[in-house]
Amino acid sequence: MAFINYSSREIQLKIVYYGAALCGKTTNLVTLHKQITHAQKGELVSLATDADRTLFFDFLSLNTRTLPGFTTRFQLYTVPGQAIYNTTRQLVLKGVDGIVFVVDSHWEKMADNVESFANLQENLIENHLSLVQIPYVLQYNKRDIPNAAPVNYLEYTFNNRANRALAFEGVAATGLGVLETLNAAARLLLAKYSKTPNANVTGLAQANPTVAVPPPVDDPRVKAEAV
Ligand SMILES: Nc1nc2c(ncn2[C@@H]2O[C@H](COP(=O)(O)OP(=O)(O)OP(=O)(O)O)[C@@H](O)[C@H]2O)c(=O)[nH]1
Ligand SMILES: [Mg+2]
Repeated sequence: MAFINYSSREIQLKIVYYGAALCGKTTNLVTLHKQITHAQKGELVSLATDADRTLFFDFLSLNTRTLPGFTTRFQLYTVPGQAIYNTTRQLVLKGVDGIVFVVDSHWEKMADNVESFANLQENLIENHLSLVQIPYVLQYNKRDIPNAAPVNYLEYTFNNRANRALAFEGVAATGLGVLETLNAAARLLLAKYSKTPNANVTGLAQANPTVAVPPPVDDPRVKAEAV
C-alpha cells in the first residue's frame, strides 16, 4: 500500500522482486545499484546471506522526482527464492505495491519457475492481495545462457492470459533489460496511483509516469540534473 507522508512530501512505493531460487533477483538489485546515479539511491542492504543465497531479503531505496512537489521513493525488495523460506516471502510481500517476477530462462528451471509463480499467487492471497490488483511485470532473465528456453515458450507459460503483463528479456548479470524492467513496474504504479481518486496528492494527476526511474549514471541528462 503506497505510503504518503505529507510533511516530508514523500510517496513510498514498494516493489518486490519475486522468483525461483537463483533466478537472478539479487543480481537485478546489485546491477541497479551500480547503474543508478549516486544522488538517487540509498545503500544496497542485503540482510543475511549464505554463500550469496538470500536468507531474508535485499533492499534498495531509489528517490525520483516524478510527481511535482513530491519525492517518490521506490523501495525495492527481493525475496529468498529457496523453498524453505516461505514465511519470509510472505512477510516481504506485506504492503507490496508492485511486483517484478523474474523467470530463469534455463530449461531445467521451468518447474521451479512455475512453482514460484504459483507460490507468489498463494502468498498474495495470504496477504489478501492478488495479481489482479497488484501491478506486475515479468523479466525473462539469463537470456545469455546457451540453453535458454525460447521467449514464446516463456510467454505461453507465464503470460498466457487476456490481460497480458509487460515482459522484458534480461541479462541481469550485465544489466540488459534491468532498468527497463524496473521502469515498467514504476510506470504501472504511478499510473495506478495517479488514477486513484482519493489519493489526494497535489499534482498526482499531472504525474508523468514516463520518467519514473532515471537513466543510468553515464547518461548526460542525469549528470545535468544531479546536484
Ligand atoms: N548467465 C547469467 N547468470 C546470471 C544472470 N543473472 C544472475 N545470474 C547468476 O545467477 C546466480 C544467482 O543469482 P542471484 O541474483 O543470487 O539469484 P537470486 O534469485 O537472488 O537467488 P536466491 O537469493 O537464492 O533466491 C548468480 O551466480 C548470478 O551471477 C544472468 O542474466 N545470466
Ligand atoms: Mg537473492
